[in-house]
Amino acid sequence: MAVVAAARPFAFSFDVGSTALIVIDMQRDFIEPGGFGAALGNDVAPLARIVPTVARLIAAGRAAHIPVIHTRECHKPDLSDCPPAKRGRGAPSLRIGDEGPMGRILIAGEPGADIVPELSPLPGERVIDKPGKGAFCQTELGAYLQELGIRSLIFAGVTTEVCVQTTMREANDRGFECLLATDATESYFPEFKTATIDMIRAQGAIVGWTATTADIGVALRG
Ligand code: C5J
Repeated sequence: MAVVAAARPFAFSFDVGSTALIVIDMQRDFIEPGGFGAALGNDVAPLARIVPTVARLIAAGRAAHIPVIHTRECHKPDLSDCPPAKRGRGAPSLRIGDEGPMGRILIAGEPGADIVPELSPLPGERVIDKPGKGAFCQTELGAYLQELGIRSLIFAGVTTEVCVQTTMREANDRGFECLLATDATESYFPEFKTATIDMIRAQGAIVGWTATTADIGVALRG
């Protein structure tokens, strides 16, 4: 068993052979100016700053030969998988499906829905397109993890309190042991990131564990 001794609230033990890394929504639409995140009025710079750290975690995962799975929040061009309750919410300058500087906002196949080039999936790495916040909702993720015999999941990506937390909660409810890389996730709201990390590991890891990318890398190297 590998161990992240410095994980919180206590050491995280995992079998490398049944562990996968899930990188949530590191897409241009959330991370670059002109995308969905910016259209909602957010400063995207904090999200862009974690890209090198996420790249280090992905490199550690690849070196340990664990599956690296990427997700993208995006919708079909005809928006048939985007409920009006999602598209109509709030007052963004551009709504899902509108034409923006990186193509149609959050639409599969458009440049904005792509993963940032620094974190491009390698051939053979699974990319899960998801219409919701949680990566298990209306996707093949659960079946794929079952097929691989995965029991533990390491999480990175954006945003901490929305798609990362939702997916960790879905995974926790499905029986996976979940570890969040605290410096490889980010929010547009620093206080939401802090609160999410606190609530994930509260009450004896009620949703999961947290640790730094460096500490996870050490454990993955064995
Ligand atoms: C949001 C996400 N924040 N990937 N999506 O709408 O967290």
